[in-house]
Amino acid sequence: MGSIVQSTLPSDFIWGFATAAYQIEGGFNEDGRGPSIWDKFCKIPGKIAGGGSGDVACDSYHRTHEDIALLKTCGAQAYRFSISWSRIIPLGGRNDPINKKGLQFYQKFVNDLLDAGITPMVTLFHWDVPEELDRRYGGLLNKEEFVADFSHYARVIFEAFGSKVKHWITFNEPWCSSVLGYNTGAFAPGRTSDRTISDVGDGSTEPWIVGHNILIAHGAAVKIYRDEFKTQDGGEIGITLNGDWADPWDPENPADVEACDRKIEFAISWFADPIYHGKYPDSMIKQLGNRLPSWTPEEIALVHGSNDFYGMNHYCANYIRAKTGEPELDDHAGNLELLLEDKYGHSVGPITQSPWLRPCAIGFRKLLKWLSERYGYPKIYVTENGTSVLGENDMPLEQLLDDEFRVQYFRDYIGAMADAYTLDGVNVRAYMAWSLMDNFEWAEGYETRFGVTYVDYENDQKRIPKKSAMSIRNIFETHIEKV
Ligand code: GBH
Repeated sequence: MGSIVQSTLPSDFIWGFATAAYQIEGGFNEDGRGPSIWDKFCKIPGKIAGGGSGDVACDSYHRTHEDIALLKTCGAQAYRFSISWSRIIPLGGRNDPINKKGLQFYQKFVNDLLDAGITPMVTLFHWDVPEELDRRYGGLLNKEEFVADFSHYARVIFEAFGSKVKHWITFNEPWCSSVLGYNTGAFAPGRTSDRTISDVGDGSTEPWIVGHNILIAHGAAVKIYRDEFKTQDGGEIGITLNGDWADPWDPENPADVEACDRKIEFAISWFADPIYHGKYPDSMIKQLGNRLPSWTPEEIALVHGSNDFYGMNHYCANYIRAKTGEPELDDHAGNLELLLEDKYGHSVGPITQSPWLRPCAIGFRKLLKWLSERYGYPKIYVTENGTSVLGENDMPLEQLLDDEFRVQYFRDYIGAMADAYTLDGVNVRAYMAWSLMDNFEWAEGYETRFGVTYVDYENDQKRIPKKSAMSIRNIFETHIEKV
């Protein structure tokens, strides 16, 4: 469906690459860093493919200069990375000691990025709750304590970076922390109702509590930034939500068509509706009843209107098939199935190394439009987009580096984004490819690679750019308007 005339992106469009602290840093016990829930989770046998952890990862803690050189080689204008809370406050809490060395590490990194002409985009939280907070009071489950501790951590960070950072992201993908951490148990801290997976957890209530608490912590951090820093620092702040496109399994079946919106509401509007409309989606209230926490006036006042931009992580699409009958108590998706093929056996897209990911670029354009219509055409920053490649980890190096599949993914997705901007009036202003380099892919360990750069874990974490690393600049050059 691409346009005949090349769609454009505005001349001030910012693009670059994204990573997250636990996935790249390593240095897990260095210079006073405390453990997070992921350090603990990785030690439980069977949780991580290949038994890996982020102990060393890409060793970026010792290789910031290499990462910056890499960003320059790729022509990146910006870099989205996350800060490890337990490097800054090893125990995590508001009355716990602050680790100067942790702060200095990121301060130097930001200075070095700026010296290299690269704009930092900083995520405060990419799933790594300090382990001590989980132990002390149940971490994300404890509203009063968690909100207070996160607020304190956020203020420490805002203070430390002054006006040097202009783009802040509070939370990365609260859906993942809530659902994967507290419903399926696939991610830290691994709580679930499924007693074959974990002894503890209640997937029918905890994810909704955690989602609520994260929203309030986000709102509280935004208020601190706006009240105490924004005027002098001139930056902006928002949350990043994950979400993929949904097409009906059977387009002739109204129940499947309806289920598509419901799927997106359970994945995205759960968080975006409170932020943009001051309430949870009706479909969720209807299914979850009083298991969905209700808003006090003070809470919703913090959350409503708390985005300066919409941070969008997007990877793929699914076919959606409505379930018949009453939803199960532990259902988190809206009483529907996520499928990779439709009724006629058409695949969403080609198979990748990630079971959940099949590229479908037109879905990106459709979701950009869907979000823009529902939320009043907010400024959108795409904070992650990328793909794994089937069998990549087992390829001979030469073949692995020639990742035309990934290049095509970026061509298609960036093209679809330009179409959304040019043809649908979507206000998309930035794009960060996931990821700058292969890294610790959470429960998938190191077997699934998402990088535009190959990391040789056997040889000193040596970085070798793949074909895609050098292609994204060219793709953007064909779209971005010249001044
Ligand atoms: C992003 O999440 C993360 O922000 C990033 O850290 C990660 O490396 C990157 O994706 C690549 O995975 O197992 O069927 O329940 C993307 C959103 C949502 C995608 C959960 C995988 C698992 C679906 N993720 N989904 S399933």
